[in-house]
Amino acid sequence: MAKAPAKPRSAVPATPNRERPAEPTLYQASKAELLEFYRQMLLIRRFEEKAGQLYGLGLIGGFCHLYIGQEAVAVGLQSALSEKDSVITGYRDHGHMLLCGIPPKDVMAELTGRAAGISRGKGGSMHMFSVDHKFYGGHGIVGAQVSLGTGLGFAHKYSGDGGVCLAYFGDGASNQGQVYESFNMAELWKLPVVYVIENNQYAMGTSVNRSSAEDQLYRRGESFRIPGIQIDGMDVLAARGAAEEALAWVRAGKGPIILEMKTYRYRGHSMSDPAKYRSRDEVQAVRDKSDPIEHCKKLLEAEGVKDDELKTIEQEIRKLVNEAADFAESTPEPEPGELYTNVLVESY
Ligand SMILES: Cc1ncc(C[n+]2csc(CCOP(=O)(O)OP(=O)(O)O)c2C)c(N)n1
Ligand SMILES: [Mg+2]
Repeated sequence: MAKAPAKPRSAVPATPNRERPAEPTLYQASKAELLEFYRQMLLIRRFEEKAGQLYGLGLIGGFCHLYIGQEAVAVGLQSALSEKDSVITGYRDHGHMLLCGIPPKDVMAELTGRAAGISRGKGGSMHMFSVDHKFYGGHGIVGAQVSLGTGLGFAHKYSGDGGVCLAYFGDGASNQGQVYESFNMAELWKLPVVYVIENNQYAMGTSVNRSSAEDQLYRRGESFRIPGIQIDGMDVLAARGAAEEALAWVRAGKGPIILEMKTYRYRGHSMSDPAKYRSRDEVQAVRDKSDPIEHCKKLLEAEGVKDDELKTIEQEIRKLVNEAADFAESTPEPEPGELYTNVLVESY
């Protein structure tokens, strides 16, 4: 007798009755908090513009990837972190470092390869690091930071320090194999990791739609039972609201979570980018309609903050960034003997 066909899988919801994180809401920021978000986003933007100039002058060598356009993501998310938490990201890392409390002059001096740089001038733009600030790089291998961040999550859990790892990666990195090995372990062991996909629409010159079979990247954890949420990454309050829910989920011991932050980079992938894969109009349209700093400025104006106050913040930031650049140009390069230090750790 012929058996009745099994119920097709596709008719069954992939994850029936599974607990989900609450839908994030816009963060209700006080006026002081909003001003601080504005200040931090502006600091990143002016810092990056200055880094671009120093690169043009030949003062920064090697690779350099600017974060301009994406500021609301890191500011919104990292404003919710506590001192116990750790941060790891790829090579587009200057903004994340500033938000970890690393002084702008130490980051800028690292870019110019000086001994006073946060990694003694040996890391440069892509490989900065500061354990003291719980910033674990700065990684040039696309996707590698996801596995390392999962390891940081394991360390938080193993040591019971109550910390969470914020592991950032790009839309391009989300197609790397090691990301999925990491997802599996992280959910299996309920590791405290917030995976942040900074979907800026492009991986070098390839758009996400041309390279990703599933372009709704927040779904990428489904088969590992990792919940995902898609967020407007151009709105600092949406980013902070998402951080609140994600951290509550992870801190409650429910395992990892994915935040897909929809964002956009205004500048080229790195300092050499032929820019043939998108039109100027496309970039301009995002700047005009969705700039995260302009959006925050409008919110502040609605709160009654006067233009003078915003101009004062702008002046303070320009001064800070100029001082960082002057320091980065004038402080000495490492001694030649430094070539032989920090290259090998002997432990047995
Ligand atoms: C394993 C590996 N493959 C390829 C590269 C070359 N590469 C450098 S950046 C990049 C694009 C990554 O794009 P995405 O993850 O979207 O990050 P974004 O640059 O947009 O921040 C590629 C392919 C690399 N560095 N490492
Ligand atoms: Mg990208």
